[in-house]
Amino acid sequence: MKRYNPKEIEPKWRERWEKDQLYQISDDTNKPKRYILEYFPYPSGSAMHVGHVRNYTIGDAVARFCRMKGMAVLHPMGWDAFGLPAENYAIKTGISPRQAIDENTRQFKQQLEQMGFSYDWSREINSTDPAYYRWTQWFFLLLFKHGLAYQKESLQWWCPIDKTVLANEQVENGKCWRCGSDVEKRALKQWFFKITAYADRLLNDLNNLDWSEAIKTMQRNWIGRSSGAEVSFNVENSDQKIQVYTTRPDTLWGATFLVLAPEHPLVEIITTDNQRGEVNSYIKQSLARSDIERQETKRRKTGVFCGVYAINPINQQKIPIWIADYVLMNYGTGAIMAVPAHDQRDYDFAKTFDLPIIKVIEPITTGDNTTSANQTNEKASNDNYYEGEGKLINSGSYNGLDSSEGRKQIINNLIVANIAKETVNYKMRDWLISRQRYWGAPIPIIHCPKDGVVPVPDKDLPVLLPDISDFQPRGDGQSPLANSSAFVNTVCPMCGGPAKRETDTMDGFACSSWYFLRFADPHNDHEPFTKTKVDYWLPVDDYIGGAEHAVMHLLYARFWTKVIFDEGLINFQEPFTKLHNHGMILAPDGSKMSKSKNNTIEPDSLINQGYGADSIRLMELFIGPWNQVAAWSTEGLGGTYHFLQRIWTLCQEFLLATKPDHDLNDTDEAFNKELQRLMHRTIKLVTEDMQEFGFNTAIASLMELVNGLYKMKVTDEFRHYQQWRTAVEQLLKLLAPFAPFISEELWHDLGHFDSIHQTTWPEWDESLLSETTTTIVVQINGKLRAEIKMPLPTNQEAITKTAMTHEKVIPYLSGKNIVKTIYVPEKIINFVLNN
Ligand code: ANZ
Repeated sequence: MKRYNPKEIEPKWRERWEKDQLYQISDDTNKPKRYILEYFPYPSGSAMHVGHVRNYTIGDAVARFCRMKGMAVLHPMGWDAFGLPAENYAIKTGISPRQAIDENTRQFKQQLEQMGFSYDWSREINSTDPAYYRWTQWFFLLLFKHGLAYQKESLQWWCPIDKTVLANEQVENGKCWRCGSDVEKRALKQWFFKITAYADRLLNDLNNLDWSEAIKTMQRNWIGRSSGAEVSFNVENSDQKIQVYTTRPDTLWGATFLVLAPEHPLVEIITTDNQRGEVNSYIKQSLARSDIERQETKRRKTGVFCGVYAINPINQQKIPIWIADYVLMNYGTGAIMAVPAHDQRDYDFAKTFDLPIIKVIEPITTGDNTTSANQTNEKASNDNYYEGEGKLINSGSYNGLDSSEGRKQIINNLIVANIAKETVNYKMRDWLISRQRYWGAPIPIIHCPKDGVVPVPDKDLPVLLPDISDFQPRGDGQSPLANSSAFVNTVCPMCGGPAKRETDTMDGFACSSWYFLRFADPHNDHEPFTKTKVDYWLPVDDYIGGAEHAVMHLLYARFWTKVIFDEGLINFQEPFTKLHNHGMILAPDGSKMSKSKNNTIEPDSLINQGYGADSIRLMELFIGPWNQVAAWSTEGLGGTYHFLQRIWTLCQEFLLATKPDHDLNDTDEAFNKELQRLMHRTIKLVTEDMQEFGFNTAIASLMELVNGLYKMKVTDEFRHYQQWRTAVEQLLKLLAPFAPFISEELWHDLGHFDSIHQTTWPEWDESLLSETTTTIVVQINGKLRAEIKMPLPTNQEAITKTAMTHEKVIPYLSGKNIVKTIYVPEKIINFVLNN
């Protein structure tokens, strides 16, 4: 009997599929389309481990299933190859980033191919390819044209280890997201994308997306929309006014001081000479603190009085103006009215500096002493400050109003008096995209002493990233491109005079903000893509990846898509209809798998040990629900290998069985029925599971099927030859999305010349699923009195009739009335009799 040897069959089929271009997809198809995409990886130095492989295995199983279901499937792959991982790897190993990328992509690609993933490699893209980044630059210019790309001098997060600025999103708890070192602030001129202009659309359109609530909530919080008012306070004995941002104008009567952020421009202007020394030293201290630290609620509040008072516009009270770093300059107006009775931070501050606290909101307590619906018990029970809603007190003519009504009236009156306006604020900041690093797409801008900031004309794109040998970060706020005078010195496209190129490169997230569009038309060299092609394939139906991209990539890609839509280049506004976040694969001991811990398991070594890609693929999916974390298990891998071995043996035994002279088709109706029932039940279960990403349960059904087939084989010994053939072929088709190599090999062993991956998915016949008879329990007043066998399908009426005429039931019924019948479909009928 032919033996199962993955090392032999897997490379053979890989080559054959490639030669036959089995997974290439053309655009002009009449089939329904499905675009299945996994995040394109950055090919860093470390090879892919079984954790990464899970992502692609999920995508591939879905892609193969959809193809067999008759869909036109776009399933592409490419390389997100700009950015720090590749550059740091290059610096570490001493080779150029270009060379590093070439080597690493080769390795990654070979690993993906080895796993048998059905990518259309004719569409492969690489973000570092000038033919690709030319269009990334083109989109930069599109944003620039609309005022959505701009340059601004500002204090920026700076990572002293990576020697580059970081976007807000890339700072986690005051540390660099990549290297974990403490970040600092530096004043630098930087390029930004104005994502804030799209804040409301990014927020509102989340509602229509089929994404997990967890990710949507993270995006909502990130955008952080807050609506309130800007209220103007006059500074005593001065023409200056201070605008504060508040979400609680209803508490205006309780404002007992104002607070300015230390960076606020008015600090310098209004501080009295007496206080200046103290104020300046406080400012110096607080600038060294990160925003995170400044907002830390448990930290003891610090601050300093500036010597001046403001006038509360609602009651003309004089209140002191303080400077404190718990107020941030880059939110709202950088100034607040402090209401210590109703805000914890203000309360802590007032306590520290002994400032007055005036209650202006009283919690509403109902008769039974519970608090009103919109306040939490925790907040209500706090005697010191109360942040909930309630009734206004100590608020002049507004006393007695509900706080929401008070809010409306106070704000309206202030608006009429020209003292306030309603405003909306967002936590989200504009996206900082310039990087002082070498390995990125150059920003296509020229600085001319005469014409200022001039975009590179379309016809001059791409601005090529020059090959330079000294690409180490300079650490002085300029990118290594500044080392290359050949790159820097150019002529102004407007006046023709000498000018200098921008030397910053773009954040790698710019490249990944549109790559999913490029896959629809990857080789277009006169536009980023043809509209018809993108409109045909996009949006992405299934976007599959880990949860690590909750904010950055997914938000940026949504933003670019909307900008591109607004330009009329595409006809949809959201790029990813459905998002699937798979669970991580952990090391066998439950710890995170990582190169640094030296606990990674790579598919290559497992394949070398003889397991084969097929059993690894099965293991990736059988290990648990696809969206949950799971620890890798080599034992489990032995199990999936064993399962494939059983399928192999079953098929080989069948092939060795002799075809009987006559067909047993009609001679054994019961065997036929049972085999069909087993097959069709499994087809139904697996199909429904595949539609719901129920891979592990689908595989469990296949295992059950194989057990069932083995049992039936014992008595039948393949005598029902034709029926067995059908069953084995169906089994292989159901297996094909999970284990493409073995299913292809056995398919050909069965005498087929076409690829199993181009056949159609089996259908089930509902009428073959059910058992033919069922046993029904007949109860009288809940006590078992008889059992009856009924042919299926059946119904309550037929069962009642049979039950009531059953010899064991008749005596109980005589002279009694049935007052109620309880029926459990196809299982129990219970007659309840009067007394
Ligand atoms: C008075 C007040 C009374 C406030 C009260 C709250 C409760 P969100 O929801 O996050 O937008 N605030 C405004 N700008 C600030 C800044 N730059 N730094 C620190 N805090 C700032 O929060 C808005 C509230 O945060 C504003 O409403 C303001 O305090 C404070 F009972 O004004 B509130």
